[in-house]
Amino acid sequence: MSECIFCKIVNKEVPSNIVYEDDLVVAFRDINPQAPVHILIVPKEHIPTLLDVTEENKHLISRAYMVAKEIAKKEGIDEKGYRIVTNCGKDGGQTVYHLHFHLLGGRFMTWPPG
Ligand code: DGP
Repeated sequence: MSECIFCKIVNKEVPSNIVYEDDLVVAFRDINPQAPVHILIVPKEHIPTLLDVTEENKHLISRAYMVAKEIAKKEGIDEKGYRIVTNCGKDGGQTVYHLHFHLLGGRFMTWPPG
């Protein structure tokens, strides 16, 4: 996916502030943070949306959530709490079509989202 910005970040063709990487996922700071801690956890494999998750790649979701938990501890937001968000499609507010999980914390968050 040569035009995908997150593929370019995963492949280090575009710079980003990477906070974690393993064989399956990369995590980096969001360019436009919506909270004191705003990190994106992204599977290395190009999966456009949640709708494209299959039996073959569903393990990437649990990896992303486990990584989010460890990053939350490292960033010191585990005790007060945090939010993980995945926007799916136009009405969900998705703007980058490479599956990602927003890890947000460091402030109180209201509900419901706007
Ligand atoms: P979403 O709207 O859920 O698709 O979120 C996309 C997020 O990606 C948004 O919060 C901004 C972030 N983003 C977009 N382009 C870049 C980039 O080039 N670098 C970084 N670090 N974040 C980006």
